[in-house]
Formats: sequence, C-alpha cells, structure tokens
Amino acid sequence: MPRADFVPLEGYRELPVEQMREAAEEFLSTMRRRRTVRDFSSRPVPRDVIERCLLAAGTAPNGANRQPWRFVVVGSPEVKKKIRREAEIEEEAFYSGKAPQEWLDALEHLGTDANKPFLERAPWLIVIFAERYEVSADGKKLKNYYVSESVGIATGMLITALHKAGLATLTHTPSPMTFLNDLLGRPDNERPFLILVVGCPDGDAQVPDIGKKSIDEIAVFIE
Ligand code: IYR
Repeated sequence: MPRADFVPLEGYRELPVEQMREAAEEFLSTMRRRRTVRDFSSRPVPRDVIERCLLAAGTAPNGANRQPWRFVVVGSPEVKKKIRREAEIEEEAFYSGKAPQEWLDALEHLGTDANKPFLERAPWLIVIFAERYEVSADGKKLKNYYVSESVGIATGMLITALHKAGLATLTHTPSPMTFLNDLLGRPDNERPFLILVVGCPDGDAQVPDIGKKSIDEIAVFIE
C-alpha cells in the first residue's frame, strides 16, 4: 500500500545507455578541472550566486532529514580580517611546533604555511557549522544523526556547485576552530566544520603539480 503521506517520485529521467555514458564522461571532465586554489583574486562575486549554490548544498542527503548544517557567509572585510588574525595564530602554532614532523612532511609538496592572506582577499568565506543537536522552542535538545557525514556530503555538493558556477574554493581547517563560534556569534550546539574560501582565482594563480588516483587504486568491483 502506498503511504498516504508520500508523493510520487519526480525529477528522475532514465537515460539511454549511450547518453548515460556521455553524461558521466562530461561530468568527470568538469570535475577534473576543479583545483583547490590558494591564490585568490579580490574580484567580487554576487551574493545571489552564493545563495543558489548554498541551496544546492542544502539538497544533500542527510540523517533523518534534520539538515544539520548552518552556513555563515562572511563578506565583511572587518570580519574576514578578524578570522584571518585568529586563524593565523592557530596556524603559527601548528607550523612551528604543534604539528608532528610527519604531518609537516606530508604537506611539504603543497607549499602551505601559516600565512593565510586569502582569508582577507577572497570575496566570501563560507564558515560551515555542524549542528550537533537542535534546540526546540521550549529549550529541549533534539538529537541529530550522522552529523559529520551529512555536513561532509553537503560541503562536497557546495564545492561542486561553486565549481560548476566557475568559482574556485579552498577548504581551510585551522585547528582548533572554536574561535569561530565567538567571532560569528554561533551557539554551542553548532560546531565549526570548515571554512570554505570562495572567489575567482588570481590571474597568475599557481597550484601544485599533483594528480588523482586511478580507478584501480580507489575502487574494487565485486561482480
Ligand atoms: N590547516 C593547515 C594545515 C593543512 C593540513 C592539511 I591535512 C592540508 O591538506 C593542508 C593544510 C593549513 O591550512 O595550512
């Protein structure tokens, strides 16, 4: 018996096999053009484009459809400056002592360091928070489920949406990130997940010469 509170599935169109292949191929080549960028231009990006990409991220599958994400979108130069200042304090500690040598060695080929000018230069910082639990109107805690998985999937979809819109991103995770709650006035039930730096790449942006694993390295088929 169909459930009375369900609706018919809409929006799926089955493709003939050849078109399926073409669509998969085309998307793969789009995604292969995505690179994590650290050299951002200060060129503005319209807010409505960011809003549409956030709505796309908000379609992500998630635990019990609680949608346990909150995107704080920072364009204010003053707030970006404060975020940069706090993040660089954490990064300074990371690069000059806190990080084990093994970790620093693993990062060496990416050329990263404690200096994070992109946090001020890029037009938008999307600070992504994971809602550990909801607080109802009468103050009761309502548990959320698979929060990291849900927010991780939504973040991936956001990066993909921004890339499709021709924008570059950088996933930035200063550690610890709790300063973001204070700075952005977010409540205790929200845990900072990552900062997504968004904008256009600088005209002379450079990226490390790295590749991605082959299909045999990332997948096993059992047929
Ligand atoms: N959060 C630091 C360090 C860093 C860590 C990993 I793992 C990276 O892939 C890149 C950087 C930073 O942002 O520099």
